[in-house]
Amino acid sequence: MISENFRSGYVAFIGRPNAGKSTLLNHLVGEKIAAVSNKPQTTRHKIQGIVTSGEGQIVFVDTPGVHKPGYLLNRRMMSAVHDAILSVDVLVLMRDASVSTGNGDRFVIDLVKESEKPTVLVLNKIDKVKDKKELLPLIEFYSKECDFVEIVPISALKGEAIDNLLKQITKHLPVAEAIFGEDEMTDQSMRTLVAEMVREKILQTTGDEIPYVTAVVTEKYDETDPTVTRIHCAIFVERSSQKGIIIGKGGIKLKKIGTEARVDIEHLLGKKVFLQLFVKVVEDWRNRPQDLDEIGVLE
Ligand SMILES: Nc1nc2c(ncn2[C@@H]2O[C@H](COP(=O)(O)OP(=O)(O)OP(=O)(O)O)[C@@H](O)[C@H]2O)c(=O)[nH]1
Ligand SMILES: [Mg+2]
Repeated sequence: MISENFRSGYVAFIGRPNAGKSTLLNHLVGEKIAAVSNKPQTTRHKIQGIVTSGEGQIVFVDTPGVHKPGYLLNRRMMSAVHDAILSVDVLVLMRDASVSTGNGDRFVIDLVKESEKPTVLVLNKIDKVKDKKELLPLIEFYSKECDFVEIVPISALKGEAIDNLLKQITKHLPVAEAIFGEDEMTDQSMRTLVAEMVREKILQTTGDEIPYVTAVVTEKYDETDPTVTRIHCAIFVERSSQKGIIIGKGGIKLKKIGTEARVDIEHLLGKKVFLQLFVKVVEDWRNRPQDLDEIGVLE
C-alpha cells in the first residue's frame, strides 16, 4: 500500500561547470561518489545518488556542467545532460551565486525553460557572499526568466540549508513507493567509483593543462584476497609530454595521486587497498567512440 505521506522520484542537477553540483550530491548521500574539483568539466557522465528518509526517497542525478561541445567526449557529456532533463520529475538549476551572470547562464536557463519541468533554483556558495542582500538582484533576475517552484540559497561545501532544500524538493515529487532499497546509495559500480577517485586526485594535483586530456579506467579489480583489494588503473593522456607531467620528477606526482586516491578508496570500501597506477598515451581518445565507451562516457 502506498503511504500518502511518502514521496519519491528523480531529480537532476543542471548547471554550469563548477557550480557545485557534485559537491552537493556527495553531501546528500554522505559519501564521495562523484569527483569534485575547481577545474571545469569535472563530471563526465550521469551519477545517481539515492537519499531515503521517512518522508521520501529522492534519486538525485548529477550531470556534467553545461558547456559548448568540441570533441565527441563533450558531445556525449551534453547528451547526458539532455537525457537527464528528459528522464526526471524535477530539475534543480544550480547556480554559483558568487559569480556574475554570463552567456553560459543564459544557455542553462533556456534548457530548463524548454523542458517545462518543475524547477527548483538553488543558489550555491552563499558562504562566499558576505552580504546576503547581494542575492536579491540575482533572485529577481532569475524569477523574471522562469517560474521556479522554489528558490533556495545553500552552501553545498559547508552543508548549510541542505535539510530545507530536501524538504522543498520532496514537496514536488509524486506520492509513490521507494524506487530503490533503503540502503542503496548509488548506481555507480566500484570500478567506476575507483576511477573517479583517481581522476579527482589528478585534477587536484595538476595544473590547468591536464584535466581535459586525462581519463581513468579501472583495468583490474581483484577481491580474491579477503584482506586486501588489488586495483590497477590506467590513466589516459594524449601526448607523452602530458605523461611526464602526471608522473612528475622521480615519479613524485603519480605517487601523491596514488596515495591520496587510495585513502579515499579504502574509506569507501572499509578495507585495505593495493592501488597500482600506470599512465598510457592514447592519442585523440576524446574523439574515439571505443575509448569513450571504455571510460564510461557512453553515447
Ligand atoms: N565556497 C564554496 N565552494 C564550493 C561550494 N560548493 C562547491 N564548491 C567548490 O566549487 C568547486 C566545484 O565544485 P564541483 O562540485 O566539482 O562542481 P560541479 O558543478 O560538479 O562541476 P562540473 O562537474 O565541472 O560541472 C570545487 O572546488 C568545490 O569545492 C560552496 O558551497 N561554497
Ligand atoms: Mg560535477
